[in-house]
Amino acid sequence: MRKHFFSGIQPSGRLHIGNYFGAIKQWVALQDSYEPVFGIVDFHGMTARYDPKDMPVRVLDAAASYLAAGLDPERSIIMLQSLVLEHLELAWILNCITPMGRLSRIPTFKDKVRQNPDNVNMGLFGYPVLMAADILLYKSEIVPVGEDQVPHLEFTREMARRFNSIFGETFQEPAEVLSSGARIVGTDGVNKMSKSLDNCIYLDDTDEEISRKLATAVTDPARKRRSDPGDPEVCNLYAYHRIFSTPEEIAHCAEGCRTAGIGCVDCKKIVAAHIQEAVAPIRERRTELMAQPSEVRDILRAGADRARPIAQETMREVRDKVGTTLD
Ligand code: AQP
Repeated sequence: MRKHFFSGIQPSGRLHIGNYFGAIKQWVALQDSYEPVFGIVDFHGMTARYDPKDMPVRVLDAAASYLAAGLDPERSIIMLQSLVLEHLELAWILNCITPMGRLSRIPTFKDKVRQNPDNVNMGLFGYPVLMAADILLYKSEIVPVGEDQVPHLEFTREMARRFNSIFGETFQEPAEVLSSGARIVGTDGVNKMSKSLDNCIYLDDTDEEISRKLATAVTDPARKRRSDPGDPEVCNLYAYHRIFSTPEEIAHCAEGCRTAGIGCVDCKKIVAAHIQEAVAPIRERRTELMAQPSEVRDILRAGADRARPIAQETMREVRDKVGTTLD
């Protein structure tokens, strides 16, 4: 029997190439060796302000993007988190053994507080606890994620150890699996590409939108004119080359940048062509899927029905360990 692991994306906006190259592409590759559970983590998505009318559309959008990117509901469990309430039950139990001081030191929490000082809520503070519950519920031994999630994985391992030491051996410690696209910087050249920041190349962007976004993307700030030599190591576009371009193109652009033999415009065209090639089939398939919303939603329901018994089995063991059983 294939083992399970859990990974997910919050439905906080349209999915972008950071989500794809940081997480989903690896998920696609792992579908034969595991029976993974891929969640659309709407409970996590509630930690930022949102319009309830938008949530079903965002969930549909994320599910269509999952499927269009190559997740296969035959080999994987594709589900909506809020349909499996055991996620909340385990999160509560973990909450009760989580030191507040430890949570407050998690860097992603500090970043979110900086970005949204007027909405620092308990859900946001406890986000890593719910994420630990998501992962431990399916006894995950690996979790393929982007680099930003590494502190959350460290925290999850600590929670597994803490639970085991208090209540007895139950959970193994999951390891993160990172890809070469584990940290894709946004088109602002500074921040991680993020749905909540206006710095994304989305999986449904057209070729023209991709070219336009890259045309205005930040490069080496010291390279003001075409004739100025640049430093590829400080150029965000070069970071994109490292992920998307061939070794020959990477060498050509690095050398051309240092000697001013190639300008940023030509350099951007090479990256744009690669991103367009990766995004076009996903965009086209996603458009087809968005036209069949009930089929896509049925996949999420069926996925939750498959995930629930796995979660319930873990919770039977957990309830027994923590003493929430009548006999
Ligand atoms: N820029 C990125 N580079 C590499 N990986 C990334 N991931 C997200 N952004 C990048 C990975 O995608 C998975 C799902 O992330 P998420 O959407 O649930 O949460 P997030 O990391 O907070 O993504 P966003 O876009 O930044 O969402 P908002 O703006 O709503 O907070 C994770 O594996 C993540 O590492």
